[in-house]
Amino acid sequence: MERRDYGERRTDNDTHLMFRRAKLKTREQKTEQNLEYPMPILQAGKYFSLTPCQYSSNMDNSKMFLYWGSGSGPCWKAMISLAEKGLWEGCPNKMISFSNKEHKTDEVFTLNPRGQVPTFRDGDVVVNESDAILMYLEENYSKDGNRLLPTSGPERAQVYQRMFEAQNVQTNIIKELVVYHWRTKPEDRDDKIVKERMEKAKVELGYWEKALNGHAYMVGNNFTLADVAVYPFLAFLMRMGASFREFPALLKYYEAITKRPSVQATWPPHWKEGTTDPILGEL
Ligand SMILES: N[C@@H](CCC(=O)N[C@@H](CS)C(=O)NCC(=O)O)C(=O)O
Repeated sequence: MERRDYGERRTDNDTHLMFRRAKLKTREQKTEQNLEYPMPILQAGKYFSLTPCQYSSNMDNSKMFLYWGSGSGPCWKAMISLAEKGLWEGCPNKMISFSNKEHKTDEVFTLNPRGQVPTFRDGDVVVNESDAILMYLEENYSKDGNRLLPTSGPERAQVYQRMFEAQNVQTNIIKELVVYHWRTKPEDRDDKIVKERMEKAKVELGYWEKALNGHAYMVGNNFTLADVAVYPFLAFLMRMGASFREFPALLKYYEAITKRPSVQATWPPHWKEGTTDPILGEL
């Protein structure tokens, strides 16, 4: 038995079959959906739930609605940004169950034809790509003290650089190793491939170790969108058994950012329930 990270226990073979079935079902559903805009107004409030957060704000989040999944890096990015801005507390939201395919329902498809999370709405504005959500919130909900983009051009360029570069952690480590592990039956896993990918993963982590360059944050001396974008993926690696033992600056960074109230307030609920297979124990 292995612990699949979006919730329940399954055998490796179950996991493999589940992905195949889900893929087929999604393909069928997609052809059945009417995916065109304009979208009907979602009944926010119907799925209203509160997640505790110690931030308070006078900015209005009552017209917002976030669909999210526990442990999803892209969702966590949006949630951290909302929390940093004091917008997470009281934000109408719904945690969907990946196992029950709740992101592949009309409720989500209506706002996001891809049937993915995060799916975010603010009044009539629908923004679903996590980086677009971060930019949207920055442009519309920034005031002194909660800005996550520097005002100076060169520093801002650095934040953009790291923010979009963070996707490499997902592509080069999570997809190559974790998704490979989940989707490949144990008897079909190739040790040589895993070894090669582990080496590539170390190269990727090496970039981030170097990027810190003695600083407490990814860019300069302040917490920015660069940190919002990369931290959830680093935390996911740790969740999957990484220790960053060869990357001391990254480990220190991870430990410090983990303590941030915005991170604690949005910590993936199911991660509090226990550990999972240390797929990335070598990192
Ligand atoms: N590029 C998107 C990726 C979103 C994404 O892949 N979400 C995953 C959860 S981490 C999802 O909904 N997967 C279900 C699916 O693709 O069917 C973003 O950054 O927001």
